[in-house]
Amino acid sequence: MITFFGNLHEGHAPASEFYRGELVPCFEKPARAHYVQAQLALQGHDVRTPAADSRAVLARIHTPRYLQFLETAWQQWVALDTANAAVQPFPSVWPVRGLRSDVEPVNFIAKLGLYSMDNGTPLVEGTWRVVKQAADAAAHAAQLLGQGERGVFCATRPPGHHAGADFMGGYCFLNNAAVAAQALRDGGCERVAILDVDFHHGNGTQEIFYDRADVLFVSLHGDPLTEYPFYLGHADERGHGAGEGFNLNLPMPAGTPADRWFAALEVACERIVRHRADALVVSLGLDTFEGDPISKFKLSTADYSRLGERLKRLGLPAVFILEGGYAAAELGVNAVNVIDAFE
Ligand code: SP5
Ligand code: ZN
Repeated sequence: MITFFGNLHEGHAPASEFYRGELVPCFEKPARAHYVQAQLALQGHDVRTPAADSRAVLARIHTPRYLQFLETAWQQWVALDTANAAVQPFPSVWPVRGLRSDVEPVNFIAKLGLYSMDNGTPLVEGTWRVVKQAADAAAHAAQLLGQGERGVFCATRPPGHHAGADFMGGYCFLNNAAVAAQALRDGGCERVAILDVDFHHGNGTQEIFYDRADVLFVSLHGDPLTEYPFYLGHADERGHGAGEGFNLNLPMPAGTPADRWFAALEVACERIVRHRADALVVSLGLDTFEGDPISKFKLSTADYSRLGERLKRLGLPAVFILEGGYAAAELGVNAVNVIDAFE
């Protein structure tokens, strides 16, 4: 399979993230991509560097002010104080209910809060370059499907599915799955389906397509009552306006075993078939793995082959986008099992 690997991703390697009020080493680290790339090479896949420019598609997915902020955030931070070059900025204040999010403050930390859903998404000097290249990979993958490829895998990081039109969160900055779906639409696909199998609900992707009928969003994830992102991902979120009926959430409790997860996957596949999609985008999070350090489903390495086989039976060309998955050493085998079985 043609796969994209970002050669810049080392530039996004934050030292630490908040966990229970303390700074701990980041779970979303460069080693994740290295393990995937090593396994892709071992299995003889065609690993390429993305060469498309996603800027036009990004402008259809994200707001101008958010893109402008993200691109310049590090410069703004260091302009405040050159000593900031060695400091990770974190938001500490957010425009919750009753506060205004329409006016962009001048204060940098207030801007960071405006454009963040959590304080768990550290931003460093190289972040923009890296997230832009991941979005470029998603756009390039969509182009290749337009040229007849049956499957393309973006082995990119950081992930994207928590990023909304106007905010970052959950280690995500630009929504790569949304970029792929929009690029497929712009390239002539009438209907696109996004299947999100990351352990965490893809709140950003859901939000971006919530009022649209052309892009179906289906997600299998940990119940938001107990799992991140907590504030979206319930079964009663079915879409809005023209998009009503084009959003399907299948939340499951922590500890869900593989058989129950695959039963939910059947429901997801049936809905995707009913959509009569021209192409599929898979938000391929591998944090459903039984050995994942931050998630609570119980899939085994062999189950990822089973997932790839099931997706192959949909008979649709597919863009796979790497999302979460933090058991770094196992990430390569699990990801490549999906795409090998799909092929
Ligand atoms: C893309 C993706 O998978 N994002 C996940 C974001 C999760 N953010 C919350 C992380 C909480 C870490 N909890 C550590 C538990 C260790 N026992
Ligand atoms: Zn996740």
